[in-house]
Amino acid sequence: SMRAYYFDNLPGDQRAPHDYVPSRPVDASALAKMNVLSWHIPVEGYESQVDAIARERGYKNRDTINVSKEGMGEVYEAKIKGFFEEHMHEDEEIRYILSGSGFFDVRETPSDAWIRIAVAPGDLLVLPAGIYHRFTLDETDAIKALRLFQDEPKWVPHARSQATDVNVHRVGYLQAIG
Ligand code: KMT
Ligand code: NI
Repeated sequence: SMRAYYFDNLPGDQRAPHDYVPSRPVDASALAKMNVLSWHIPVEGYESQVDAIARERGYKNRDTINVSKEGMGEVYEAKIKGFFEEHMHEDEEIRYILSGSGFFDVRETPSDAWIRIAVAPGDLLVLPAGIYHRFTLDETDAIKALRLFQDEPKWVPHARSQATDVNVHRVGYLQAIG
């Protein structure tokens, strides 16, 4: 399963690992309690297994995103900055990594600590609606991923604020994790 650990909160490049020394690992069961789901499906021949999960979970649409200077052109810097601003969505954020690597940071509750999840090819990660999170490339500077969604693609990031703290999807998330 994918490696997860507490983010060290030290200033510096967001693309650096930011792993404590010694590392403070977070295991899959802790992520599961936060309703963060993950699978590993080898990229070679991934289609049938990803299709099966998509069918079970009602992910009817998908597209591919290429986060790299070459893949994004003029909007690259703005996108990178936006991905790393703490936010939530009113829908799940579902990503299957095709190539490259990066970090999803998710807020633990109630500590409000950042947990960093390192994703690599074959990782399928589902962040629940309402969880506060952000994304960054790592030092390899490129990732390609499938983005799956239940209905129409909707990418609205809601920056964390007093309003999102009482958003019905946020409150629903907190209730769901108890
Ligand atoms: C997002 O919404 O943060 C992204 O799509 C990041 C790139 S996908 C690994
Ligand atoms: Ni997001």
